[in-house]
Amino acid sequence: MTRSLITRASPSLLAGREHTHRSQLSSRAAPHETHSAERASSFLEARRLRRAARAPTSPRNRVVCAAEKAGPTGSAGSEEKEHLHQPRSLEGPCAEQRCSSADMHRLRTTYARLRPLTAAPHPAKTLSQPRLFSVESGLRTLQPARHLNSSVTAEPFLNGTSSNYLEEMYYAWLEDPKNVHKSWDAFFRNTNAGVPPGAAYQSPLALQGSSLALTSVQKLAGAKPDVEKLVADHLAVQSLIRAYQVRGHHIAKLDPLEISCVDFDDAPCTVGFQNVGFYGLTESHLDKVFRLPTTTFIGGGESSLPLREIIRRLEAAYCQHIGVEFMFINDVQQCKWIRQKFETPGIMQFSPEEKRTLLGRMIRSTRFEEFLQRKWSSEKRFGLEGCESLIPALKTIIDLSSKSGVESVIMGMPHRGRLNVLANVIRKELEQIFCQFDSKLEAADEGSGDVKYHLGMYHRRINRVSDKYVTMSLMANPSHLEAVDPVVQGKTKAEQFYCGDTQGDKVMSILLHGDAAFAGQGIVYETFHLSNLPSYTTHGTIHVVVNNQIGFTTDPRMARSSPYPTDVARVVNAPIFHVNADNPEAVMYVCKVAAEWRNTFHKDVVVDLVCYRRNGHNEMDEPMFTQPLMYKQIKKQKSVLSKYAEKVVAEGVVTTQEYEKEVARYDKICEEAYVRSKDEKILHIKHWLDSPWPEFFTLDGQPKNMSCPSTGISEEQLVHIGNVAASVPVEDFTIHGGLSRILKGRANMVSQRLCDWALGEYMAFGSLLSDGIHIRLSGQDVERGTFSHRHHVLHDQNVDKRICIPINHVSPGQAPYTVCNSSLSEYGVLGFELGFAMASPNALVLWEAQFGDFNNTAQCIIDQFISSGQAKWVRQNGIVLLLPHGMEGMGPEHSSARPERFLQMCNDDPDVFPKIPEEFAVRQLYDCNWIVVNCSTPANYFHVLRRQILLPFRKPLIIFTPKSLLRHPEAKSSFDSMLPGTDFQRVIPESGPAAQSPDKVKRVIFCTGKIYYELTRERKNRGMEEAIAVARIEQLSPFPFDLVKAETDRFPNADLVWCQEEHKNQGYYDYVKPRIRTTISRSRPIWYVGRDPAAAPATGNKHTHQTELQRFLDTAFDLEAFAGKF
Ligand SMILES: Cc1ncc(C[n+]2csc(CCOP(=O)(O)OP(=O)(O)O)c2C)c(N)n1
Ligand SMILES: [Mg+2]
Repeated sequence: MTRSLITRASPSLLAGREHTHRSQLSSRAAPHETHSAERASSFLEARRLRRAARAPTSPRNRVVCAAEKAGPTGSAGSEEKEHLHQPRSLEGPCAEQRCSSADMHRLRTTYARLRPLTAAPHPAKTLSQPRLFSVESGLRTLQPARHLNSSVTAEPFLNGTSSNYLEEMYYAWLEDPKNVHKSWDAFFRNTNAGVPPGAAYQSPLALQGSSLALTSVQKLAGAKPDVEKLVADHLAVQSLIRAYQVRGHHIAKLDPLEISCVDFDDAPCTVGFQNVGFYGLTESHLDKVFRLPTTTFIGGGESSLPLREIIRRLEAAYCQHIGVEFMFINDVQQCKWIRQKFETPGIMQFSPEEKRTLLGRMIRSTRFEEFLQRKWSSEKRFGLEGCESLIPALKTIIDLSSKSGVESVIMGMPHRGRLNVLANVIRKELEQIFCQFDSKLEAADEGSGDVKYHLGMYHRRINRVSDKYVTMSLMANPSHLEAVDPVVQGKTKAEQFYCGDTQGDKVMSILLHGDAAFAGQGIVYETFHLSNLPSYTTHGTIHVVVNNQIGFTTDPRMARSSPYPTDVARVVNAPIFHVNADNPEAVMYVCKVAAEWRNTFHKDVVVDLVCYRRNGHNEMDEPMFTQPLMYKQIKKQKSVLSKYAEKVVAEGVVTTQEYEKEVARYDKICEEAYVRSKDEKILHIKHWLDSPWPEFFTLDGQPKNMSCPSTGISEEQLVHIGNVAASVPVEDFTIHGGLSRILKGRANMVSQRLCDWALGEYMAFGSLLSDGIHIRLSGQDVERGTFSHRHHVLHDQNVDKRICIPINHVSPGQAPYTVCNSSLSEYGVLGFELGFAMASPNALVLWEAQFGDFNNTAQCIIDQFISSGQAKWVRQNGIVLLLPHGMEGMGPEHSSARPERFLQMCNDDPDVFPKIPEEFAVRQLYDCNWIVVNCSTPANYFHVLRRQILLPFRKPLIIFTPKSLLRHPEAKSSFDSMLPGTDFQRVIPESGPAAQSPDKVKRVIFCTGKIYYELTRERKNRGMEEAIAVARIEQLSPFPFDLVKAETDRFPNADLVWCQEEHKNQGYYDYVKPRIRTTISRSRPIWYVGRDPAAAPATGNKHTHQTELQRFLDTAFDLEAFAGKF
């Protein structure tokens, strides 16, 4: 209630002109109230809290408080259940109305206080008698909730609907008597002082002249209206309005087939004319006028409406072809914004021009599929039939977003309708799409390729509606549904980052989903949970669900436990707009609102296109096997295009001839493209690139050279970066004492020209940042490092949340360093970083697993994107995976990053010794699908990180990183091995005493990683340094055939052993054995030394772990171990 209204409507005025002034006053107040709704609710809330503090704790008070507490965070559904058992109570409270039950309590208090005024000879009958109301299951008897004898009719101006005002005046007066007109002040003072009925109002002197009017109204007041009943009825209407807002979508006509079995837990329907009894309202109320609460916009310019009209408008807003799910959103302004978008009368109107555009888009969408069906009737294409309005939906979103400044849209989508989206949204040349259907088309030599409905695309063009350029990319994706979601987000984030778009105003993502996949795939949830994290947010994604009510052959009853496929979006408070996809205008409208929502709030939003699938899962599939009734219905279903065309023709927006002409025009476009497609002789996958890096490659997409400069850096740089790593570069910053010691240790190392693992990483990062290479390190607890070795983010011990990232202080013009602790999701976060790495070749993007084992929950990203992405989609990616690995007695789950799996997916041939040209090392990297390394020294780790950027192309890099080596006194590198001229060592050959007389060496043990230190310690203990050489294969893949050959040739009289700490069926053995054999042309056997085969990666028993280790070390140094076994 606004102050202006309060002061204007004094008791004297109301007493005289109650009915005439009421609506005028209200309508004047309404717009103002709209703007101050939030203030009003906080005003009420503040008062409630104050009053709660004052009030004695009666049992009823306690109940009220509990209900209030349950309100804002609980789901609307659960609130509702509770309230179903509380007849005539308020609807479940929403954020802005959660004071409702408290209001009721206050009203009672108000009346109790006013009771001295009341003659009240008998209780108000209508309220004290049980009432009947009907719910779906039949009649229920309700006990009246209120028994107050609160007839205040002895005061004539309390007549009829003015009781609302009384309540508001009273609250306002309690707050501060100055809030109300003097006349109200006098009235309430007298009331509280116990002045008898009829005498409480005393006109202040200034108003004496109007006493005549008062007298006349007092005479009229014989009707003695029941104020409490009026209040109760208003509250009932308010509850009803809220019920529509919360659950109107339950009865919206969303399903074009009208067979939907969305299950709302059998909750009785609480909306609709027939259910007003649920709120204690009856048929007789329908024509009574009610004042509208500030939480609705159905009034338009009116502040009161008859109940019948209220319901009609609510039904129009919430129960037609659009179902809006939003009342679970905690933010009051956001709820209000949505209500305004859907409730305002006449808001969903389109100009004839808009309708014509929509019809044109429907024609393209529909005729495209029909064309493909005509030409290639026996080809799988996962057509869009049944959801043709997807195309105008996406185009509307893009139009609106472009208008509001978006310049780049990154999209991810599954198979269904993909070709249509490529043709009609991204605008891929039709001949390029059609030629994909030609099975005789030869593939250019650029990888193994992918099926047409997985390929990506990138295109920049003018948007006709906004007249601005928009770049659109559709990301290539595997069959694995939803796997592309985090990848799209990562790429979007990167593009935002590189163009300084901190709010997502210029770059946005759109994700499309199938109904079954959206509900079923956990990655959807994991991706939603990235949506609001500072280092991962893309400032709002628009999700569009093609909800054809089936997943392959499975219908929703068997496919999910939630009523809608979209319920997962509720966890991030994303509004969900369900829409009947057979109504293209409704679709267009919700897409418009979705785009505006994203542009306004920069938060996720979901559009659920409820549709059907006209064919089977694909065009070859028979759906009647499993969904006979659904498909009988579908067969009867007229296409959405014909329905819409009929509608717009009937409206006179277009003529039948114009429509037919437009259809023929598009058909002709398709035919001509078809003819042109015949000229395509070679299929170039590079034409389907979703993320080109034009400046990085030559014009024809090749690396600019095939060499890699030295990855070493100057002594000066090493010292400088080392000092930064050992310092706190900001003033008055108190770090933890333990960290001071660590930094001191670093300073000591620098003075000794040494690096441990963390410092080696620092050197690599610091030098690349100085060269303008952005670095992003992401993963669980990466800022400190799981093993507390990294400490890239320092925390002030005295000031909350004050942090310092010293590496951002390496050099003035450096690139920024992003290090971010991630959510606890491997699949989501690795996918995200992979997407981030796609955006630019000039960034080092690293994802670190907490322990290497956990990479398997991201297996899909590893298998489908990282290992095979380039082969399928000709796009390179330089992501780095840091996978802590090592058998250290920590049990089966914290030991192995599963090197065997990564190695098994390497594409180098184990049986062919390659030609060794001059640039073999680089060329080999270029030819491989990814690089797998296990570094044993900090220097080698430093070099391999730098090489990742200095290479003229990009490949994924898998690094098995150490745990105990992080602090191992021997695992340190001298600055000498990091200076200019030094490089990554693919193999670290034996350089000790054994190297002095190689002919005398009896055994060469090849190994990788941490076991090297155990082997050399044991060798030393046994005094066998001359007899046994130990060589480290640091780069496992691509296999360093040349260097391994040099090492085997060096020791011609030695037997060859592969030693690993992993079990025989795991680790590297199966990968290295055939390659070493090929290297030596099978001239000598390769003996295995290591743990026996096992099912689990490691024992859970420390003692067994040690025994196993000792046993295989014994074998490694037993020169007779393999005697006679060949
Ligand atoms: C992760 C994953 N599991 C299973 C499949 C096999 N599959 C392909 S389509 C499909 C049904 C998808 O249904 P929905 O998400 O509703 O999309 P629609 O095909 O109905 O458009 C399934 C199970 C897959 N592609 N990906
Ligand atoms: Mg489906």
